[in-house]
Amino acid sequence: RFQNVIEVADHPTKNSSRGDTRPQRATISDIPKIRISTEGDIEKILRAGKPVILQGSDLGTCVSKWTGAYLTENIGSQRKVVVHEASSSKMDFNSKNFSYITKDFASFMTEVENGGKQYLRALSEEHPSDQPANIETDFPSIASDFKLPPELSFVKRNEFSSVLRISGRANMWLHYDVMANIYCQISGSKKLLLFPPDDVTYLSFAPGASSSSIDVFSGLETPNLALTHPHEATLGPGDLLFLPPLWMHATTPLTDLGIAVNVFFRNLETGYSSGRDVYGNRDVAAYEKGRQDVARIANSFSKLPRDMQAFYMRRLADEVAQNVVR
Ligand code: AKG
Repeated sequence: RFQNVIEVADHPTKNSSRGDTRPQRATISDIPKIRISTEGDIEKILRAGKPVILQGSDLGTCVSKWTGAYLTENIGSQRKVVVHEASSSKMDFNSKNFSYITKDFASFMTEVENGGKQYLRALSEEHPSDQPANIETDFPSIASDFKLPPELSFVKRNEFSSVLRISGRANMWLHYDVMANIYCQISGSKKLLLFPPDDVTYLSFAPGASSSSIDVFSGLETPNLALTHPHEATLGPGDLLFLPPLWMHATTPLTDLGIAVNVFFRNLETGYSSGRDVYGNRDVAAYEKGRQDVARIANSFSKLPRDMQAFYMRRLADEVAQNVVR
């Protein structure tokens, strides 16, 4: 996989008139839309590890029932929620150009329905700082309206969290999750751009960070973005997106109100971090340990001249890359 990245960078595919062989702009692929009917179909999709939009599956009565008014009445107009309130429609986790504000559900919903730049990512009601969200216990009065279709029983069996998401006119920043994700759009419409794991080198993720500040919706022409492989999805009510682990993604709303539930699930036998993980995006244990090892290595070279350090770091980086199991 790492080899692929090097090949893309060293052997670019497109030509320009000035003889510069690098692509000018990334080419966007559409994410395939398919109908599934059996557990076997979904197993094949999960094994392939590529994003897919699943259509025609039964998500329960939520698709017809969930309006702003219905949710306000059933969740409770006074129920307190912590929402992202943004000053710009482009939220950026690194610069924190938004605030976490506690408000009652009715005010939140009214603001969203009037074009507000708000975003609710529900957290566990009981233990928000150390347990993942679960729609059944966090929102019992509406949870039975939503169900994963029976053909997704693998997802249900391996569920990590189920998160109610209500968005206004605010983009979700580019990030990746470590858990696999079935994103179920229930009301409204949303565009997503997804990038395969091999593109990580070009998307400006700081070491150890799972969020990037790059605004991928403003164009894919910068020299680094031009080397990426974006995949686009437009989701409407009833659409389910399989978002594979480590696929970097950003979203932008196409309607004032968007309602979704996403189910994160485990699809690795082993390797997840054993520490606290509320959001399903804590890096795998081997990476966390690897970063400590890298810090130790860097330290052991620190007394050498800079050019020597650079030479040996490059040699070590090449050796690390050669160890990827194919
Ligand atoms: C996720 O499910 O990981 C997302 O990023 C969802 C973003 C959104 O609801 O717009």
